[in-house]
Amino acid sequence: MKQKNFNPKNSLLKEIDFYLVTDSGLSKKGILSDVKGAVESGCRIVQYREKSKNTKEMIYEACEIKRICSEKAIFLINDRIDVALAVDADGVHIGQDDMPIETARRLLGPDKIIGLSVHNSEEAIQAEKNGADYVGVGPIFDTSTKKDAGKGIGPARIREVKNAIKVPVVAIGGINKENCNLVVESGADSLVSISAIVCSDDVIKETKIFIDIIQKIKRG
Ligand code: TZP
Ligand code: MG
Repeated sequence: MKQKNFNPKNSLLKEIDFYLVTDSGLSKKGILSDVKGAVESGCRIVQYREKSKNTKEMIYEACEIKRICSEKAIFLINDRIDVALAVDADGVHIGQDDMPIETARRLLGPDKIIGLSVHNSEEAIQAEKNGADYVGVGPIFDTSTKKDAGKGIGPARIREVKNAIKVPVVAIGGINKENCNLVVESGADSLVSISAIVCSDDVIKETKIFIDIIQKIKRG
């Protein structure tokens, strides 16, 4: 059987710096424009996260995003395994209360990327054991973007999670240009910043600024 490690996109996960998550409620110019701008600026992973559209609309939008990402960026879908299967996305990002990771893996197969949200090192160890390709840890800081995210857990938690597992760690929640240095210095392989990007007037410029800051800290 083909192993998921043979998928070149998996090794790419380690190299990724900035990770875009879409938000149609917050976006100023629309999510397709956000994805285009971010990918143009060098963002190499995009997650389609949509909580208010119907399945038909989601499949249409997912196809458009997949086309924009093409070979330039990994394309994941939040929660909706059915939509990921329908459009043959590169994978999914799921939460602790979503479909169990083993079930998602059975449906998606060994080649697809599965990311799981975790809040501490115990959940991260379990996620890795169950076959997660990366974990998302957060919310690092307080955020109003996800209403039920809870209080920020602080950047020190990133290091705890990083030390506990081998798969890449993506940090999320309340991250902006001013505090992202703390996140990268705490060991995050990649970070998400939703509002700082999609609420800005210039997604292309803001994404470039984030990528520059992250690369400078990571690569010295
Ligand atoms: N999951 C944990 S916090 C969060 C999600 C989707 C929202 C992050 O948004 P922002 O605007 O970067 O704080
Ligand atoms: Mg979820």
